[in-house]
Amino acid sequence: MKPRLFQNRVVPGFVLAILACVLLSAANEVYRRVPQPAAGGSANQSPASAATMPVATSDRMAWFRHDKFGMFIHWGPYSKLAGEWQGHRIPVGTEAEWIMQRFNIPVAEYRQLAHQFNPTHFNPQEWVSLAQATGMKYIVVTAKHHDGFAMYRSQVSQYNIVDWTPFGRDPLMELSQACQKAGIRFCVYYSHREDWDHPDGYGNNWDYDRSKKDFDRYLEQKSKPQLRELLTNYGPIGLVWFDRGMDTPEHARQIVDLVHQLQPRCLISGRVGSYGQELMGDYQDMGDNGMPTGGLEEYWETPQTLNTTWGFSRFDEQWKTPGNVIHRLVEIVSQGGNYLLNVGPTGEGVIPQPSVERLHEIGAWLKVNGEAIYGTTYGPVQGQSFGRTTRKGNTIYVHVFEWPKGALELSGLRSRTISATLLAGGRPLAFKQSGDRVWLTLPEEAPDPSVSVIALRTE
Ligand code: H79
Repeated sequence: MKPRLFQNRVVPGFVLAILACVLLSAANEVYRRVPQPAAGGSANQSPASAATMPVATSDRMAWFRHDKFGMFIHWGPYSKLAGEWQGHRIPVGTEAEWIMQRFNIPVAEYRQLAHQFNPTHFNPQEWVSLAQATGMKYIVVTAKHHDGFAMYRSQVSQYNIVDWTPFGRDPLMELSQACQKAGIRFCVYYSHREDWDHPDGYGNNWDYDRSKKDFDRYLEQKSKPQLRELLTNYGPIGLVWFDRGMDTPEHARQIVDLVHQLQPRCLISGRVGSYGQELMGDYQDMGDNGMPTGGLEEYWETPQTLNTTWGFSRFDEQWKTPGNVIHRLVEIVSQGGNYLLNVGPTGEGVIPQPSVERLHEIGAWLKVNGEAIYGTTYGPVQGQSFGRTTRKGNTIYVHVFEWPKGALELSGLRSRTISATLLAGGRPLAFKQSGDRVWLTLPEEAPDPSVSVIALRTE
Protein backbone atom coordinates (compact mmCIF):
# COMPACT_ATOMS: atom_id res chain seq x y z
CA MET A 1 0.00 0.00 0.00
CA LYS A 2 1.15 3.51 -0.67
CA PRO A 3 1.98 5.64 2.33
CA ARG A 4 -0.71 8.15 3.12
CA LEU A 5 0.13 11.66 2.12
CA PHE A 6 1.29 14.40 4.38
CA GLN A 7 0.67 12.70 7.69
CA ASN A 8 3.51 14.47 9.43
CA ARG A 9 3.05 18.02 8.52
CA VAL A 10 4.70 21.19 9.60
CA VAL A 11 2.69 24.11 8.34
CA PRO A 12 3.86 27.59 9.27
CA GLY A 13 1.12 30.22 9.26
CA PHE A 14 2.37 32.08 6.22
CA VAL A 15 2.32 28.87 4.21
CA LEU A 16 -1.31 28.38 5.18
CA ALA A 17 -2.03 31.93 4.07
CA ILE A 18 -0.37 31.35 0.71
CA LEU A 19 -2.20 28.07 0.42
CA ALA A 20 -5.53 29.70 1.15
CA CYS A 21 -4.90 32.22 -1.64
CA VAL A 22 -3.95 29.48 -4.04
CA LEU A 23 -7.05 27.48 -3.18
CA LEU A 24 -9.32 30.49 -3.53
CA SER A 25 -7.84 31.56 -6.81
CA ALA A 26 -8.12 28.17 -8.43
CA ALA A 27 -10.94 26.37 -6.71
CA ASN A 28 -12.04 24.88 -10.01
CA GLU A 29 -8.93 22.81 -10.53
CA VAL A 30 -9.95 19.22 -10.52
CA TYR A 31 -6.62 17.81 -9.41
CA ARG A 32 -6.42 19.71 -6.21
CA ARG A 33 -6.31 17.70 -3.04
CA VAL A 34 -7.75 19.52 -0.08
CA PRO A 35 -5.10 19.45 2.63
CA GLN A 36 -5.92 18.18 6.08
CA PRO A 37 -5.52 20.58 8.99
CA ALA A 38 -2.11 20.58 10.64
CA ALA A 39 -2.19 17.75 13.13
CA GLY A 40 0.32 18.71 15.77
CA GLY A 41 3.46 18.61 13.66
CA SER A 42 6.64 18.95 15.67
CA ALA A 43 9.35 21.40 14.71
CA ASN A 44 12.09 18.83 14.44
CA GLN A 45 11.48 15.71 12.50
CA SER A 46 13.59 12.68 12.03
CA PRO A 47 14.70 11.96 8.48
CA ALA A 48 12.43 9.85 6.31
CA SER A 49 13.06 6.24 7.02
CA ALA A 50 13.71 4.30 3.83
CA ALA A 51 11.93 1.40 5.49
CA THR A 52 8.60 3.25 5.29
CA MET A 53 8.74 3.41 1.48
CA PRO A 54 8.02 0.36 -0.69
CA VAL A 55 11.41 -0.68 -2.07
CA ALA A 56 10.40 -0.58 -5.71
CA THR A 57 9.00 2.92 -5.34
CA SER A 58 11.95 4.39 -3.49
CA ASP A 59 14.25 2.86 -6.08
CA ARG A 60 12.34 4.38 -9.00
CA MET A 61 12.11 7.69 -7.15
CA ALA A 62 15.83 7.90 -6.39
CA TRP A 63 16.75 10.27 -9.23
CA PHE A 64 13.76 12.49 -8.56
CA ARG A 65 14.62 12.76 -4.89
CA HIS A 66 18.25 13.54 -5.72
CA ASP A 67 17.82 15.98 -8.59
CA LYS A 68 15.46 18.56 -7.01
CA PHE A 69 15.40 21.04 -9.85
CA GLY A 70 13.87 20.68 -13.32
CA MET A 71 12.97 22.82 -16.32
CA PHE A 72 9.36 22.98 -17.44
CA ILE A 73 8.87 24.02 -21.07
CA HIS A 74 5.46 25.20 -22.27
CA TRP A 75 5.53 25.44 -26.01
CA GLY A 76 2.90 25.11 -28.72
CA PRO A 77 0.84 27.08 -31.25
CA TYR A 78 -0.31 29.36 -28.39
CA SER A 79 3.32 30.55 -28.12
CA LYS A 80 2.94 32.14 -31.55
CA LEU A 81 -0.18 34.00 -30.47
CA ALA A 82 1.91 35.30 -27.56
CA GLY A 83 -1.09 36.33 -25.48
CA GLU A 84 -3.17 38.09 -28.17
CA TRP A 85 -5.85 37.06 -30.63
CA GLN A 86 -7.75 39.50 -32.85
CA GLY A 87 -6.97 42.39 -30.56
CA HIS A 88 -8.05 40.50 -27.43
CA ARG A 89 -5.30 40.23 -24.88
CA ILE A 90 -4.78 37.72 -22.12
CA PRO A 91 -4.60 39.78 -18.92
CA VAL A 92 -1.14 39.74 -17.39
CA GLY A 93 -1.20 37.34 -14.46
CA THR A 94 -3.15 34.64 -16.27
CA GLU A 95 -2.17 31.78 -18.49
CA ALA A 96 -1.42 32.63 -22.13
CA GLU A 97 -1.48 28.95 -23.14
CA TRP A 98 -5.21 29.05 -22.33
CA ILE A 99 -5.88 31.55 -25.12
CA MET A 100 -8.00 29.17 -27.21
CA GLN A 101 -10.35 28.53 -24.29
CA ARG A 102 -10.20 32.08 -23.02
CA PHE A 103 -11.54 33.62 -26.24
CA ASN A 104 -13.42 30.52 -27.40
CA ILE A 105 -11.41 30.43 -30.61
CA PRO A 106 -13.22 28.06 -32.98
CA VAL A 107 -11.39 24.81 -33.62
CA ALA A 108 -11.26 25.48 -37.37
CA GLU A 109 -9.62 28.81 -36.75
CA TYR A 110 -7.12 27.63 -34.15
CA ARG A 111 -6.19 24.86 -36.55
CA GLN A 112 -5.42 27.50 -39.19
CA LEU A 113 -3.26 29.38 -36.72
CA ALA A 114 -1.43 26.16 -35.89
CA HIS A 115 -0.72 25.71 -39.61
CA GLN A 116 1.49 28.79 -39.38
CA PHE A 117 3.55 27.59 -36.42
CA ASN A 118 7.11 27.62 -37.72
CA PRO A 119 9.70 27.94 -34.95
CA THR A 120 12.73 28.16 -37.21
CA HIS A 121 15.03 29.41 -34.45
CA PHE A 122 14.50 26.32 -32.32
CA ASN A 123 17.84 24.90 -31.21
CA PRO A 124 17.52 21.90 -28.89
CA GLN A 125 21.19 21.99 -27.80
CA GLU A 126 20.77 25.58 -26.70
CA TRP A 127 17.77 24.77 -24.53
CA VAL A 128 19.46 21.78 -22.98
CA SER A 129 22.67 23.76 -22.36
CA LEU A 130 20.62 26.45 -20.67
CA ALA A 131 18.97 23.89 -18.40
CA GLN A 132 22.39 22.53 -17.59
CA ALA A 133 23.92 25.92 -16.91
CA THR A 134 21.00 26.63 -14.57
CA GLY A 135 21.66 23.46 -12.61
CA MET A 136 18.45 21.79 -13.74
CA LYS A 137 18.61 18.01 -14.00
CA TYR A 138 15.44 17.17 -15.88
CA ILE A 139 13.34 18.74 -18.61
CA VAL A 140 9.58 18.38 -18.91
CA VAL A 141 8.31 19.57 -22.27
CA THR A 142 4.69 19.88 -23.43
CA ALA A 143 4.03 17.01 -25.84
CA LYS A 144 0.37 18.01 -25.93
CA HIS A 145 -1.26 20.79 -23.95
CA HIS A 146 -5.01 21.28 -23.54
CA ASP A 147 -5.28 22.73 -27.07
CA GLY A 148 -4.80 19.20 -28.41
CA PHE A 149 -1.86 19.96 -30.70
CA ALA A 150 0.91 17.33 -30.65
CA MET A 151 4.40 18.82 -30.55
CA TYR A 152 5.90 15.62 -31.98
CA ARG A 153 5.45 13.28 -34.95
CA SER A 154 2.21 11.42 -34.27
CA GLN A 155 0.57 8.74 -36.36
CA VAL A 156 -2.54 9.05 -34.22
CA SER A 157 -3.55 12.46 -35.48
CA GLN A 158 -2.41 14.66 -38.34
CA TYR A 159 -2.74 17.54 -35.92
CA ASN A 160 0.93 17.49 -34.98
CA ILE A 161 3.93 19.70 -35.59
CA VAL A 162 5.49 17.47 -38.27
CA ASP A 163 2.42 16.98 -40.43
CA TRP A 164 0.57 20.20 -39.73
CA THR A 165 3.22 22.91 -40.02
CA PRO A 166 5.88 24.09 -42.45
CA PHE A 167 8.43 23.40 -39.71
CA GLY A 168 8.28 19.68 -40.39
CA ARG A 169 10.77 18.73 -37.66
CA ASP A 170 10.07 16.72 -34.51
CA PRO A 171 11.29 18.92 -31.64
CA LEU A 172 10.67 16.24 -29.04
CA MET A 173 12.90 13.81 -30.89
CA GLU A 174 15.63 16.45 -31.15
CA LEU A 175 15.25 17.45 -27.50
CA SER A 176 15.26 13.87 -26.28
CA GLN A 177 18.50 13.24 -28.15
CA ALA A 178 20.11 16.44 -26.90
CA CYS A 179 19.06 15.53 -23.35
CA GLN A 180 20.49 12.06 -23.63
CA LYS A 181 23.82 13.48 -24.81
CA ALA A 182 23.96 15.98 -21.99
CA GLY A 183 22.86 13.60 -19.25
CA ILE A 184 19.63 15.48 -18.59
CA ARG A 185 16.53 13.42 -17.95
CA PHE A 186 13.95 13.83 -20.69
CA CYS A 187 10.31 14.00 -19.55
CA VAL A 188 7.03 14.93 -21.19
CA TYR A 189 3.90 16.80 -20.21
CA TYR A 190 0.77 15.25 -21.64
CA SER A 191 -2.72 16.61 -21.03
CA HIS A 192 -4.51 13.28 -20.85
CA ARG A 193 -8.06 14.41 -20.05
CA GLU A 194 -8.38 17.90 -21.44
CA ASP A 195 -8.47 18.30 -25.23
CA TRP A 196 -10.10 21.29 -26.89
CA ASP A 197 -9.52 19.98 -30.39
CA HIS A 198 -11.01 16.51 -30.06
CA PRO A 199 -14.84 16.46 -29.99
CA ASP A 200 -14.80 13.98 -27.11
CA GLY A 201 -12.10 15.53 -24.95
CA TYR A 202 -12.80 17.68 -21.91
CA GLY A 203 -12.91 21.45 -21.97
CA ASN A 204 -14.24 22.60 -25.32
CA ASN A 205 -17.94 23.29 -24.87
CA TRP A 206 -18.03 26.23 -27.27
CA ASP A 207 -17.58 24.19 -30.45
CA TYR A 208 -18.72 20.80 -29.26
CA ASP A 209 -21.92 19.73 -27.59
CA ARG A 210 -21.05 18.56 -24.11
CA SER A 211 -24.00 16.13 -24.05
CA LYS A 212 -22.73 14.30 -27.14
CA LYS A 213 -19.24 13.69 -25.81
CA ASP A 214 -18.03 10.14 -25.57
CA PHE A 215 -14.98 10.46 -23.35
CA ASP A 216 -14.04 6.79 -23.68
CA ARG A 217 -13.73 7.33 -27.39
CA TYR A 218 -11.28 10.19 -26.83
CA LEU A 219 -9.24 8.06 -24.45
CA GLU A 220 -9.08 5.15 -26.86
CA GLN A 221 -8.62 7.18 -30.06
CA LYS A 222 -6.18 9.81 -28.93
CA SER A 223 -4.98 9.99 -25.35
CA LYS A 224 -3.80 6.43 -24.87
CA PRO A 225 -2.39 5.89 -28.40
CA GLN A 226 -0.44 9.15 -28.19
CA LEU A 227 0.97 8.20 -24.80
CA ARG A 228 1.93 4.87 -26.32
CA GLU A 229 3.85 6.71 -29.07
CA LEU A 230 5.64 8.97 -26.61
CA LEU A 231 6.64 6.07 -24.40
CA THR A 232 7.81 3.99 -27.35
CA ASN A 233 9.67 6.34 -29.69
CA TYR A 234 11.67 8.71 -27.50
CA GLY A 235 13.93 6.51 -25.42
CA PRO A 236 13.69 6.44 -21.65
CA ILE A 237 11.23 8.99 -20.29
CA GLY A 238 11.94 10.16 -16.74
CA LEU A 239 8.35 11.05 -15.97
CA VAL A 240 5.07 11.88 -17.61
CA TRP A 241 3.56 15.06 -16.23
CA PHE A 242 -0.19 14.65 -16.37
CA ASP A 243 -2.45 17.57 -15.59
CA ARG A 244 -6.02 18.24 -14.41
CA GLY A 245 -6.74 14.78 -13.04
CA MET A 246 -9.12 12.20 -14.48
CA ASP A 247 -12.89 11.67 -14.39
CA THR A 248 -12.82 8.27 -12.68
CA PRO A 249 -10.24 6.23 -10.73
CA GLU A 250 -10.70 3.44 -13.31
CA HIS A 251 -9.60 5.70 -16.17
CA ALA A 252 -6.68 7.04 -14.16
CA ARG A 253 -5.66 3.47 -13.35
CA GLN A 254 -5.71 2.58 -17.05
CA ILE A 255 -3.35 5.47 -17.82
CA VAL A 256 -1.02 4.49 -14.98
CA ASP A 257 -1.00 0.87 -16.14
CA LEU A 258 -0.26 1.89 -19.71
CA VAL A 259 2.78 3.92 -18.62
CA HIS A 260 4.05 1.14 -16.38
CA GLN A 261 3.55 -1.46 -19.06
CA LEU A 262 5.64 0.51 -21.58
CA GLN A 263 8.25 1.98 -19.23
CA PRO A 264 8.17 0.47 -15.75
CA ARG A 265 10.64 3.00 -14.32
CA CYS A 266 8.87 6.06 -15.68
CA LEU A 267 7.39 8.25 -12.96
CA ILE A 268 3.86 9.62 -13.03
CA SER A 269 2.84 13.04 -11.74
CA GLY A 270 0.18 13.32 -9.05
CA ARG A 271 -2.28 15.01 -11.36
CA VAL A 272 -2.91 11.80 -13.27
CA GLY A 273 -5.76 11.54 -10.79
CA SER A 274 -6.15 11.49 -7.04
CA TYR A 275 -9.11 10.22 -5.10
CA GLY A 276 -9.51 10.82 -1.40
CA GLN A 277 -6.23 10.00 0.29
CA GLU A 278 -5.09 7.68 -2.46
CA LEU A 279 -2.68 9.20 -4.95
CA MET A 280 -2.35 7.31 -8.20
CA GLY A 281 0.79 9.01 -9.37
CA ASP A 282 4.22 8.57 -7.82
CA TYR A 283 4.38 11.96 -6.21
CA GLN A 284 2.22 14.84 -5.18
CA ASP A 285 2.06 18.11 -7.10
CA MET A 286 1.36 21.33 -5.31
CA GLY A 287 -1.03 23.63 -7.15
CA ASP A 288 0.44 25.71 -9.95
CA ASN A 289 2.90 28.10 -8.30
CA GLY A 290 1.98 26.52 -4.97
CA MET A 291 4.44 26.50 -2.11
CA PRO A 292 4.76 23.52 0.20
CA THR A 293 2.04 22.48 2.58
CA GLY A 294 4.13 20.15 4.72
CA GLY A 295 4.53 16.48 4.01
CA LEU A 296 8.24 16.30 4.73
CA GLU A 297 8.38 12.58 4.22
CA GLU A 298 6.47 12.48 0.95
CA TYR A 299 7.60 12.89 -2.62
CA TRP A 300 6.35 16.16 -3.99
CA GLU A 301 7.04 18.82 -6.57
CA THR A 302 5.87 22.33 -7.26
CA PRO A 303 5.56 23.66 -10.82
CA GLN A 304 6.19 27.39 -11.00
CA THR A 305 6.38 30.17 -13.53
CA LEU A 306 9.25 32.63 -13.87
CA ASN A 307 6.87 35.45 -14.79
CA THR A 308 3.11 34.85 -14.45
CA THR A 309 2.31 32.70 -17.48
CA TRP A 310 3.41 29.25 -18.66
CA GLY A 311 3.02 29.78 -22.38
CA PHE A 312 4.79 32.80 -23.87
CA SER A 313 3.07 36.18 -23.64
CA ARG A 314 4.66 39.30 -25.03
CA PHE A 315 2.83 41.38 -22.43
CA ASP A 316 4.05 39.65 -19.32
CA GLU A 317 7.10 41.40 -17.91
CA GLN A 318 6.45 40.42 -14.30
CA TRP A 319 9.65 38.47 -13.86
CA LYS A 320 10.66 37.03 -10.52
CA THR A 321 14.11 38.07 -9.42
CA PRO A 322 16.87 35.44 -9.34
CA GLY A 323 17.08 36.00 -5.57
CA ASN A 324 13.40 35.19 -5.21
CA VAL A 325 13.77 32.02 -7.26
CA ILE A 326 16.76 30.94 -5.15
CA HIS A 327 14.74 31.53 -1.97
CA ARG A 328 11.95 29.41 -3.41
CA LEU A 329 14.36 26.65 -4.36
CA VAL A 330 15.76 26.53 -0.83
CA GLU A 331 12.29 26.75 0.72
CA ILE A 332 11.11 23.83 -1.39
CA VAL A 333 14.16 21.61 -0.99
CA SER A 334 14.33 22.26 2.76
CA GLN A 335 10.89 20.66 2.93
CA GLY A 336 11.82 17.69 0.80
CA GLY A 337 10.29 18.83 -2.50
CA ASN A 338 11.30 19.39 -6.10
CA TYR A 339 11.12 22.65 -8.03
CA LEU A 340 9.96 22.55 -11.64
CA LEU A 341 10.62 26.00 -13.04
CA ASN A 342 9.01 27.04 -16.30
CA VAL A 343 10.22 28.75 -19.44
CA GLY A 344 7.88 29.71 -22.28
CA PRO A 345 9.74 29.84 -25.59
CA THR A 346 8.38 32.11 -28.32
CA GLY A 347 6.66 31.01 -31.50
CA GLU A 348 10.06 31.29 -33.17
CA GLY A 349 11.50 28.80 -30.72
CA VAL A 350 13.52 31.19 -28.58
CA ILE A 351 13.61 31.22 -24.79
CA PRO A 352 13.03 34.88 -23.84
CA GLN A 353 16.15 36.78 -22.85
CA PRO A 354 14.83 37.85 -19.41
CA SER A 355 14.42 34.14 -18.61
CA VAL A 356 17.89 33.30 -19.86
CA GLU A 357 19.50 36.04 -17.76
CA ARG A 358 17.71 34.92 -14.61
CA LEU A 359 18.47 31.27 -15.14
CA HIS A 360 22.18 32.02 -15.51
CA GLU A 361 22.21 33.80 -12.17
CA ILE A 362 20.44 30.93 -10.48
CA GLY A 363 22.96 28.56 -12.06
CA ALA A 364 25.84 30.63 -10.70
CA TRP A 365 24.41 30.29 -7.18
CA LEU A 366 24.03 26.54 -7.60
CA LYS A 367 27.63 26.22 -8.81
CA VAL A 368 28.74 27.44 -5.40
CA ASN A 369 25.95 26.02 -3.26
CA GLY A 370 24.73 22.96 -5.18
CA GLU A 371 26.02 20.50 -2.59
CA ALA A 372 23.44 21.95 -0.18
CA ILE A 373 20.66 21.18 -2.66
CA TYR A 374 21.25 18.03 -4.74
CA GLY A 375 20.98 14.73 -2.93
CA THR A 376 19.84 16.36 0.28
CA THR A 377 16.79 15.60 2.36
CA TYR A 378 14.56 18.09 4.09
CA GLY A 379 16.18 20.02 6.88
CA PRO A 380 16.41 18.68 10.41
CA VAL A 381 15.66 22.12 11.80
CA GLN A 382 12.36 23.47 10.51
CA GLY A 383 10.62 26.74 11.17
CA GLN A 384 13.64 29.03 11.71
CA SER A 385 13.25 32.73 11.00
CA PHE A 386 16.75 33.34 9.62
CA GLY A 387 16.38 30.83 6.79
CA ARG A 388 16.14 27.11 6.12
CA THR A 389 18.12 23.89 6.53
CA THR A 390 18.82 20.83 4.40
CA ARG A 391 20.77 17.72 5.24
CA LYS A 392 23.04 15.17 3.61
CA GLY A 393 24.38 12.39 5.81
CA ASN A 394 26.00 14.05 8.81
CA THR A 395 26.16 17.46 7.18
CA ILE A 396 23.54 20.05 7.94
CA TYR A 397 23.34 22.95 5.52
CA VAL A 398 22.19 26.20 7.02
CA HIS A 399 20.75 28.46 4.31
CA VAL A 400 20.73 32.00 5.65
CA PHE A 401 18.15 34.37 4.14
CA GLU A 402 18.54 37.17 6.69
CA TRP A 403 22.20 37.63 7.52
CA PRO A 404 22.39 38.56 11.22
CA LYS A 405 24.95 40.92 12.74
CA GLY A 406 27.89 39.05 14.22
CA ALA A 407 26.44 35.69 15.17
CA LEU A 408 23.78 33.19 14.27
CA GLU A 409 22.05 31.02 16.84
CA LEU A 410 20.69 27.69 15.76
CA SER A 411 18.64 25.48 18.05
CA GLY A 412 17.28 21.97 17.73
CA LEU A 413 20.50 20.24 16.72
CA ARG A 414 20.65 16.61 17.72
CA SER A 415 24.36 15.95 17.38
CA ARG A 416 27.66 17.56 18.18
CA THR A 417 29.07 19.96 15.60
CA ILE A 418 32.59 19.24 14.36
CA SER A 419 33.08 22.11 11.93
CA ALA A 420 31.31 24.99 10.24
CA THR A 421 32.24 26.27 6.77
CA LEU A 422 30.85 28.89 4.42
CA LEU A 423 30.23 27.30 1.05
CA ALA A 424 31.00 30.58 -0.73
CA GLY A 425 34.79 30.87 -0.41
CA GLY A 426 35.17 27.81 1.82
CA ARG A 427 36.01 29.87 4.89
CA PRO A 428 35.75 28.10 8.27
CA LEU A 429 33.62 29.75 10.95
CA ALA A 430 34.17 29.78 14.70
CA PHE A 431 31.33 28.24 16.72
CA LYS A 432 30.22 27.21 20.19
CA GLN A 433 27.75 24.50 21.06
CA SER A 434 25.78 23.87 24.19
CA GLY A 435 23.29 21.04 24.12
CA ASP A 436 21.13 21.43 21.04
CA ARG A 437 22.19 25.06 20.49
CA VAL A 438 25.00 26.31 18.27
CA TRP A 439 26.32 29.86 17.99
CA LEU A 440 28.16 30.63 14.78
CA THR A 441 30.42 33.66 14.45
CA LEU A 442 29.72 35.37 11.14
CA PRO A 443 31.62 37.83 8.99
CA GLU A 444 30.09 41.33 8.68
CA GLU A 445 28.76 40.86 5.17
CA ALA A 446 26.75 38.00 3.74
CA PRO A 447 28.95 36.28 1.17
CA ASP A 448 25.95 35.89 -1.15
CA PRO A 449 23.31 38.59 -1.60
CA SER A 450 20.49 36.05 -1.93
CA VAL A 451 21.15 33.02 0.24
CA SER A 452 24.45 32.20 1.97
CA VAL A 453 25.03 28.62 3.02
CA ILE A 454 26.97 27.26 6.00
CA ALA A 455 27.87 23.57 6.09
CA LEU A 456 27.86 22.09 9.59
CA ARG A 457 29.63 18.75 9.82
CA THR A 458 28.17 16.89 12.77
CA GLU A 459 28.95 13.63 14.51
O1 H79 B 1 0.15 23.86 -17.97
C1 H79 B 1 -0.05 24.86 -17.02
C2 H79 B 1 -1.47 25.31 -16.98
O2 H79 B 1 -1.97 25.65 -18.26
C3 H79 B 1 -2.13 24.11 -16.44
N1 H79 B 1 -1.20 23.62 -15.45
C4 H79 B 1 0.04 24.32 -15.62
C5 H79 B 1 1.22 23.42 -15.34
C6 H79 B 1 -3.46 24.33 -15.89
N2 H79 B 1 -4.46 23.53 -16.17
N3 H79 B 1 -5.51 23.95 -15.53
N4 H79 B 1 -5.19 25.00 -14.84
C7 H79 B 1 -3.90 25.29 -15.02
C8 H79 B 1 -6.14 25.72 -14.04
C9 H79 B 1 -6.32 26.97 -14.85
C10 H79 B 1 -7.08 27.95 -14.59
C11 H79 B 1 -7.07 29.17 -15.37
FE1 H79 B 1 -8.46 30.22 -16.23
C12 H79 B 1 -6.76 29.36 -16.73
C13 H79 B 1 -7.19 30.42 -14.76
C14 H79 B 1 -7.03 31.41 -15.78
C15 H79 B 1 -6.79 30.74 -17.01
C16 H79 B 1 -10.03 28.95 -16.68
C17 H79 B 1 -9.93 29.92 -17.65
C18 H79 B 1 -10.29 29.58 -15.48
C19 H79 B 1 -10.32 30.96 -15.73
C20 H79 B 1 -10.10 31.14 -17.09
